[in-house]
Amino acid sequence: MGVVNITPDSFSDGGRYFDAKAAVAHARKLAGDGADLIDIGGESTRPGALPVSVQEEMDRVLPVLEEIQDLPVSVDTRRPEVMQAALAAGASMINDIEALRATGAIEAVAAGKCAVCLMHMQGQPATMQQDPHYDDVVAEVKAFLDEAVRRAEAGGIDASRIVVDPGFGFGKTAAHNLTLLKNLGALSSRPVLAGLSRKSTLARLTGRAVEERLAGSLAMALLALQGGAKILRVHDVRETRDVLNVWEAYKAI
Ligand code: HH2
Repeated sequence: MGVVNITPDSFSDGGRYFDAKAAVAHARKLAGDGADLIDIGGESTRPGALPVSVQEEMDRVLPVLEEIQDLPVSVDTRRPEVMQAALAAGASMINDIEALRATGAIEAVAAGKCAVCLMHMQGQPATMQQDPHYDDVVAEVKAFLDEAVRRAEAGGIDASRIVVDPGFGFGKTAAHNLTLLKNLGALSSRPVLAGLSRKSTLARLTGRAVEERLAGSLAMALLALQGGAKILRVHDVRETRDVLNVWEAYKAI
């Protein structure tokens, strides 16, 4: 899954693809680099980010989606209105960092045929990195994901449409993220999506600035594959594809 942030303020590529033409060109480049899915988002959810209005989010996302309807596209949103519009415009997946907790979100997804990603987050982006706490991070994230899957299924979304995500960096310290990464296989019976690309845990582990976290991101990608992740959400598709090719050849022996 290749990331295209149509935002002025995303933590790693903020402003670079804010213009619709630049976002479309980047999406096509990532597809050419080997992404099976393009994840487009119109709201930054980096720690400390402030929400944007529904209208602003639609104005950012929909023109880009219209231009890349020939590609499998995931729309990163927590707003039911944006989900509905995205599905009407042909989105293949809804990626929701709030796991369909907004009123009307389950109904919006249930009405379509798309896949959906249910992600764990503790707190809200504006404050989530202020002293996150868990008694047992693996058990608590697992319980949250199990409940999110149960709610989605009860709302009419077939299990075969659902993937889950522990939400690396969303209300978690570096130690929480590494513990989850080590226990990825224990989190859910649904396929797991992992988003570790360029995240600040890598700053803690390597001391590198965001534009220098490629090697760390590739190490994380391999660890996630070893843990059983089925989808990797990444900014650097070409390089991650190489990791995947190495991993698959290794596994096939
Ligand atoms: N991470 C980000 C955004 N959306 N969705 C899922 N399912 N999993 C993730 O780990 C995840 C996500 C944050 O990264 P990015 O989109 O690059 O930055 P920003 O939120 O600042 O736009």
